[in-house]
Amino acid sequence: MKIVLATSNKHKVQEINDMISGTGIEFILPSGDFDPVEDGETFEDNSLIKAKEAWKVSKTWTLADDSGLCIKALDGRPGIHSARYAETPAKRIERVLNEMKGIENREAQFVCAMTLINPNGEVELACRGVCDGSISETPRGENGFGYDPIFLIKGTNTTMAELSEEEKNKISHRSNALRKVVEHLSKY
Ligand code: ITT
Repeated sequence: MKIVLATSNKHKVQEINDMISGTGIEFILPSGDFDPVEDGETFEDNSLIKAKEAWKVSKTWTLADDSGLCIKALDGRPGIHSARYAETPAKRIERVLNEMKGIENREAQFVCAMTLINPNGEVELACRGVCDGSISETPRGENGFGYDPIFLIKGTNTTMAELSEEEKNKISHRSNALRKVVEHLSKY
C-alpha cells in the first residue's frame, strides 16, 4: 500500500519508511512542489492543513505529521514554532538554553500529531505520539537533528542525539504516533 507523506522533507520520508519496514506500507513524496502555509494554532491543526493540501493533488491515502518540542516551564514553547525558533539549528538550541537559564523544572516533551486522509478525502485517523524527557544544561551527541542534542530521555542521562537512529526510532514521538497509524491501517 502506497501512502503520500505530506512533506517536502526527503529525510522524513526515509525515516518513516525505515520505521515501518516489513508492514507492506510505503510512503512516497507528494508530486510537484509542496509548501502549504502552516498557520494553525496546534500541531493537530497544522498536520490537518498539510494532509488536506497534499490530498487535493494525490486523491489517495495521505498522511501528514507536525511535530515539535514543548517545554513545561516555557508554557509549551517552542511548540508549533519549533522549526522557526531561530535562524539555524544551533541558534535554536542556544535560544532554548538561554531561556532555560536558572530554571529548575526542565521537563519537556517531543510531540508529533499525525493526520491520515483516505482516498475519499475524509479524515480516517488523527492521533498524537509523545516522548517525555527534559532539557539538558548543555548539548551532547552527534546523531539525529533539531533539538535532539538537548533532549534528555526520561529516566536516563542520555540525550536523543546520543542514540543510534534505530534506538531513537523505537521511542520517538514520531514512531509512537506512526504505530497508531500502522495499527489502524492493518484492517485494510
Ligand atoms: P514538514 O513540515 O515539511 O513536514 P519540518 O521539517 O518543518 O517538515 P516539522 O514541522 O514536523 O517538520 O518539525 C518541526 C521542528 O520540530 C523541526 O524542525 C525540529 O526543530 C523539531 N523536531 C521535530 N521532530 C524532532 C526530532 O525527532 N528531534 C529533534 N527535533 C525535532
